[in-house]
Amino acid sequence: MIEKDLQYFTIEAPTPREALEQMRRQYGQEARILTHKTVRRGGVLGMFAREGVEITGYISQKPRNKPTAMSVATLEESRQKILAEARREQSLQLILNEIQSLKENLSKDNGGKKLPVDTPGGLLRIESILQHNDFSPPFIEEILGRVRKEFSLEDLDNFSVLQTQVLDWIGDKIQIYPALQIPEQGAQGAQSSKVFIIVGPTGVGKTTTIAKLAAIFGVSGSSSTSPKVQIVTIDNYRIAALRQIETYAEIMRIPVTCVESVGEFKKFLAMAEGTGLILVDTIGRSPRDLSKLAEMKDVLDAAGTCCEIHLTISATTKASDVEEILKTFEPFKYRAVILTKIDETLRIGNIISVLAASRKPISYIADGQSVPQDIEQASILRLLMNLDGFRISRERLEKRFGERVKINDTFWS
Ligand SMILES: Nc1nc2c(ncn2[C@@H]2O[C@H](COP(=O)(O)OP(=O)(O)OP(=O)(O)O)[C@@H](O)[C@H]2O)c(=O)[nH]1
Ligand SMILES: [Mg+2]
Repeated sequence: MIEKDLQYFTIEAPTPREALEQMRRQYGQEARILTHKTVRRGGVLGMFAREGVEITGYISQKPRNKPTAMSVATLEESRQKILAEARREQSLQLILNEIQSLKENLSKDNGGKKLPVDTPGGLLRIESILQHNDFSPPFIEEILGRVRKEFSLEDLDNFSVLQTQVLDWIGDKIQIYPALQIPEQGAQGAQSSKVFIIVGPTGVGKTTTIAKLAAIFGVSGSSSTSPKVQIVTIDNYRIAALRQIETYAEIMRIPVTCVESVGEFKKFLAMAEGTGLILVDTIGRSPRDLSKLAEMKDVLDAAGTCCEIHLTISATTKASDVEEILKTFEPFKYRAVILTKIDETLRIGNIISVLAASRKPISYIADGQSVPQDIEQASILRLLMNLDGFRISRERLEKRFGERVKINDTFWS
């Protein structure tokens, strides 16, 4: 449609191209072509005329291609959208990077062992609590294997149920040795004797434990005039060690005897026939000092089959050392393990793992230096209560595994 009040023009040129160039030169970018036709130009009397082009047109008043206010807004909107999208993708990438690095850290914490990408959170949490308590890798693997087998994915979401079950499984693996029994008096008033021997590495608390047991069994309400408990030490090579046990014995008014050889020990046992309980303290031996251990075994063998040997291990000993100690003392045919210094560590998974693997029961637990308070009969409850990181319901564990037996409760009452 032709617009009104416009400026119109007509241009003639030899070629369409030249006509167009002339139009742009004269009227600029706003010039619009309306018609164009071929015309004959020049010549004389109709002769020598040449073909040319004529174009007509007008100058538009609308600025050409100038963006409208609307299009500027739309442009800005699109720009913002593109930027927002870019930012969103950037954040997603950051999150993905973060997840990747978390996965790598978890796998490093797991001793470099790659966890399956889809390992459920509950399982990871249990694994980390067991590691924190120093349970051995095979023990942890066994527990996790059982969880995988017996728990559905939905059940794994219930951490309270999961940890309760795991605690029960740990408890089931702990073996407890029955408490020490003093032989009953015979019909004619004669008493048979029990020889209770403690062996173990140096400094684990053998003498202290002997003193604690002597106090409990020797002082608690015997009306008999004959001594119910006697202490024997074959640790008389060291003056200090002898003084240590003599001091305890004196306070408790319990006789203490030193023996140095197989012969002396045999003689003592023959004389002590009928005493209720004979507690034997031994020299602390390094598990590597094999010849000295053999020497001590010769002396202890003199006690024959009436003796019961218990091996003392400190709860602070690392798993590989516990394994070595258990093996080295094997020739003594110890019946159970006395666990000392449990007050010095919060991590007893190492001890539980190794004892479970070697099927050794625990008889007593010592948790301090005070004589006689800091000792109790071993119980699954006491060991489970010592684990760190589990939410423990004492009441439930008591129902499941029985109560803690504080021997000193009876002693002090
Ligand atoms: N914290 C803590 N310390 C203990 C415990 N039992 C013993 N001790 C301490 O450990 C140290 C060594 O105790 P002893 O009873 O002499 O150890 P031992 O095994 O007889 O030592 P040797 O005869 O030298 O082999 C002493 O300082 C005791 O007080 C315990 O259950 N907890
Ligand atoms: Mg000692």
